[in-house]
Amino acid sequence: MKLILSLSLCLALALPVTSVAAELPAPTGPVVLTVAGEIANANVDGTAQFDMEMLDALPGRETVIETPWYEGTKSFSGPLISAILDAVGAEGATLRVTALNDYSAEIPRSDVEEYPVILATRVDGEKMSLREKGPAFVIYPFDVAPNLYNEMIFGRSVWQVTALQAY
Ligand SMILES: Nc1nc2c(c(=O)[nH]1)N[C@H]1C(S)=C(S)[C@@H](COP(=O)(O)O)O[C@H]1N2
Ligand SMILES: [Mo]
Repeated sequence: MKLILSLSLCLALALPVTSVAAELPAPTGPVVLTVAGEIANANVDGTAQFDMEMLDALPGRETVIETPWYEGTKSFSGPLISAILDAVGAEGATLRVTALNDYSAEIPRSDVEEYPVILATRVDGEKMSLREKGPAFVIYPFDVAPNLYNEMIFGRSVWQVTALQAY
């Protein structure tokens, strides 16, 4: 009985999650992030667009770390990039991350599968304005993987992120 109960509970919980992932709802607020390229779940004109509420609803993480970009230790939080890729049904082994200032970097998908890399939308709990490197900042988990604290990874740590492309 207990098993059946927990099984049906699992189903009840799992099914809506699956259908959300397979069918991305359209954003209702200002668009923060656009994902393009090889994606299965588009919601606006062949791209997957996210407002802040949609990003906040994804599995995320907080990491409290020192970085080259801020004085002292800061808390960074936001969705896991792997969760964003899952939500859009991304394929391909590479991710191009593009910022407002036209800077872009290539991130191997293996990075976000191996490590809990986030697209931080909050620093010390506050949304980031554009002048504070917002609206989103790729943050590697220097807390769980101090080996990532190097120039190659700094180059992939894109701030003012507005777009991802999967290919
Ligand atoms: N939006 C944006 N993010 C960026 C960059 C940039 O020019 N624009 N430079 C990258 C590179 S190459 C590195 S090494 C670090 C540099 O950070 P710093 O300029 O604070 O030293 O940020 C990365 N993230
Ligand atoms: Mo760099």
